[in-house]
Formats: sequence, structure tokens, C-alpha cells
Amino acid sequence: MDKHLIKELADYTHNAEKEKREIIKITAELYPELSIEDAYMVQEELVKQKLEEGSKIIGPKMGITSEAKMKQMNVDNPIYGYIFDYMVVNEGESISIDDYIHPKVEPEIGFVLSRDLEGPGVTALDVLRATEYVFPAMEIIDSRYENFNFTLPDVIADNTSAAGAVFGTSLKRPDAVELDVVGVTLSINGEIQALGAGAAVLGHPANSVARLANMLSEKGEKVKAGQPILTGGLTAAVPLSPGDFVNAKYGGLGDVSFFVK
Ligand code: OOG
Ligand code: MG
Repeated sequence: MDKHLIKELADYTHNAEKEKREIIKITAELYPELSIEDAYMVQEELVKQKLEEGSKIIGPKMGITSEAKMKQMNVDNPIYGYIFDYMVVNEGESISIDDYIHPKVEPEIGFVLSRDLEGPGVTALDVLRATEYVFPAMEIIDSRYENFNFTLPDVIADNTSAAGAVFGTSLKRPDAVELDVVGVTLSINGEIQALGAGAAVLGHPANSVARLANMLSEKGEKVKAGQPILTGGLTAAVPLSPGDFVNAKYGGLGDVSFFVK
């Protein structure tokens, strides 16, 4: 893909994010032939622009790693993107709905590695051996596309809808919990909106980190030690409204919450 087009498309999603307004998906009119490979080039340009503006990468995120998400979004393959410093929401704090377009929340399991993992060929076992700790988390997604309607290339070019991340502070060693059978409830104002288990994410959330390492290796990159990694929504995402108290509670992993103003 031509350099100018890559920049034009990165500007397109980047400006929508900055101006908090919906845009029509790229593949609708602007560039219907956008491939997955093209889309990652657009994402790379978008990431570069953010870094140039002074934003910092906190860690990578995987998306579309569960059946629930595949069905809800009508796309069928895991993807990755990046959480930036300005997206981090401290546990127990409030977000303002005005800072987003049409935000949704999803419960996720987070990992931090004690050493870098470089693919190809990384397995879930490699991931668990390299894991320093796991923690409960939530991701706030806010697709810049109208009605959250997109194809896989569109959402990749939009940094996989990344908009917010709440990292829980209850840290567990990976051998202290059986992550595949860890249950999760997502409740808003005390009412359960969605529930699931760790196995929803590619059979085991460690598979998601392995997949990330293997996908990144195609670009000569690796999953780095010390960065929080989001492994993907365990359930369908739930829309947020002002007045919401959002809590994700995990069996044996603790819980994490935030408010919406
Ligand atoms: C795309 C992002 C998906 C996840 O955890 O599955 C994602 C979207 O649903 O808008 O972050
Ligand atoms: Mg997510």
C-alpha cells in the first residue's frame, strides 16, 4: 500500500478518536480493498503518530479471542492493538462518558511476564513459565466506527477499538489459579450483565499471549517483560452509561471496578 494512503487512513481513525466522533468504516467507501496486512500497516502508522505526540505504550492487547466477542462483533479472528498511557483508568476511579463516543466494557484477564517472549512457536506452557503474575482487568472499548460496525481490517486500523483499561491490583502467581476455570461476572450497579470463564479465551488465556507472541514475530517483534497484557474479552461487551458502577469479579483472582460519570 502506498505511503500516502497509509497515512491518510491512520489520520482518519486517529482524528475520529481525538475528536470523539463516529466515522464510516474504511472498507465501506474509502478503501474497500483494505487487507489485514494493510490494516496493520495503518495501525503501525497510528501508533507512530501517537508516540510522536508524546503518548506512551503501556502494553499490548489481544481482541476477538472469545466466541462471545466473535459473535457479537461478527468477526472471526484474534487481533492485537496497544493500550496507551492516556487510556489507563485507575481502579475505583471514574471515567467521564463525554471522553468517549459510545463506550462499552468487557472483563479481561491480564498477564505480566518476567521475561520477553519471542515467536514463532510460543506455546501456552512457555507463556505460563514466563509469567510473573496474572491480574483481573477490564477494557473499555470505543470503536470509532458508526454503530461498532466494522470488518477485521477496519478494526485493526482503529487500534482494535482501544480506549480505556482498568488494571486490577490483585496480583496472583500463575500457578495459584487455574485460569481456564476462573469464572467472571460483570455487573453494573449490582446487576450481572455478562458472565464467563477463562476458557472462553482460546481455551486458556495463556493461549492468547502465545498467539500474540507468534503474531508479533511476523514483524520481528516480541512480547516484552514487565508490560501488562490484555488477553481479550471473556464475554460480550456491555454499553456504559452515566451513573454506572462497573464491577468485574473473578473466582480466585479478585475484582476490579470503576464508575461512569
Ligand atoms: C474490537 C476489540 C475487541 C476484545 O477484547 O475482544 C477486544 C471491538 O470489539 O470493538 O478488545
Ligand atoms: Mg478487549
